[in-house]
Amino acid sequence: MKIIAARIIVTCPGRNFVTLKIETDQGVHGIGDATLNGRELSVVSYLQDHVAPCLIGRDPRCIEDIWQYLYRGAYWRRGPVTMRAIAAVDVALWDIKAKMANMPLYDLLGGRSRDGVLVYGHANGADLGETVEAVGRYIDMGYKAVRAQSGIPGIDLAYGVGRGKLYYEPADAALPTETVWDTRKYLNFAPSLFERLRETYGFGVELLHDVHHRLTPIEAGQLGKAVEPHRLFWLEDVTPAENQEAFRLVRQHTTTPLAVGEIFNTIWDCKDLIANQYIDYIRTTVVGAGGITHLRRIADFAALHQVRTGAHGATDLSPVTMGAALHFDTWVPNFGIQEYMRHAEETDAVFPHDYVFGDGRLHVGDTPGHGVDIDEALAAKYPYKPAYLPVARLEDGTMWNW
Ligand code: GCO
Ligand code: MG
Repeated sequence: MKIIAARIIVTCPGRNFVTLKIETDQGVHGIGDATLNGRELSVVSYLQDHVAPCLIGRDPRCIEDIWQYLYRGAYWRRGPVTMRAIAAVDVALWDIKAKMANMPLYDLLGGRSRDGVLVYGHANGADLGETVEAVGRYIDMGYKAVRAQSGIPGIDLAYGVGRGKLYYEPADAALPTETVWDTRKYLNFAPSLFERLRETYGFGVELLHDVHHRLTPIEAGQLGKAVEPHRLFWLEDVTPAENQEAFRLVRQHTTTPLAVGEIFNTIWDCKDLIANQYIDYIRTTVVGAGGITHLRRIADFAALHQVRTGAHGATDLSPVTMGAALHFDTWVPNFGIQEYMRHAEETDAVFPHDYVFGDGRLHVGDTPGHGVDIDEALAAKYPYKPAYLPVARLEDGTMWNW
């Protein structure tokens, strides 16, 4: 069996997506997501100019060997561009293998470990009252877990506050939007949101919150301690994690569960966080960290330390990643939760898929492969449109972490 073509498809049905389609001499094809929000074309070039030529003629069944060939063979290891390109190849190859085996991917991985995949939705509002109402709407839709983000008094354009009610899309402009951040105003406000949510909805729903890398470790410790009575499912990305040791300080000060990892590329980014049990949930997902092959290594390592998965699932991860992640989540023994931001209708139309939402969970179908395809004719109707994530500065102009 041989790979005869590897094509890269760029489309913007509501937002930009990069998809790799691998074709074989046996008529079976597979697809993988390679989207890197705000830096999409760098992965297109990496795949088109440097990876696709090396794939032609290879046996697509040798997933592990191709992974090692692309990782070791590049000489330059790791990084978001390299690892997303490898992920796209890897997911396309798992898709092909599962189709050849006539099995849904979760079956090939080891079979079903649960009936459905617990997901959390994104509730946000311009102020506390609107956010409380938004959480109520998610509960009414059947969600068992909801992430709550609110506008902060005195801060314009707070992280996580969308323009529409159901959709939140941060990559919003042809050049980065400038936002202003103030930690004091945030810390004075954030605990009151969760106090109000518990007063209103009780303790029967899981609540989550994303700090989006804005705090220092000691500030993160203060926030974690302040929200302890409200029993959050997790606090996410409380502080940047390039220095994994930074989480030791956070951990010493709070029992609020911690989640991190959406920007990690390999097991090396989370090795100390996991081995020292500084975190409770690892948020790395298939497209972020070299596909199913590498994510499985991270999850197995995490399981040894009672760290569970909580995969990133924002709208910049295409339905292809969502499909692959859901098969992974259906199998992985140490599953925690899956993020689920709904894609726009145009996106769903370009990527026909068989997963469905019901009862607070996402359910994969039994289509052989990962269950997601691309309608290339429709994709061609949505040309690439440059879009950047915002940046953040402190009030005096100093650059901060968005
Ligand atoms: C999340 C994230 C996202 C990111 C986005 C960047 O928890 O869902 O923080 O919303 O900001 O994926 O591309
Ligand atoms: Mg996040």
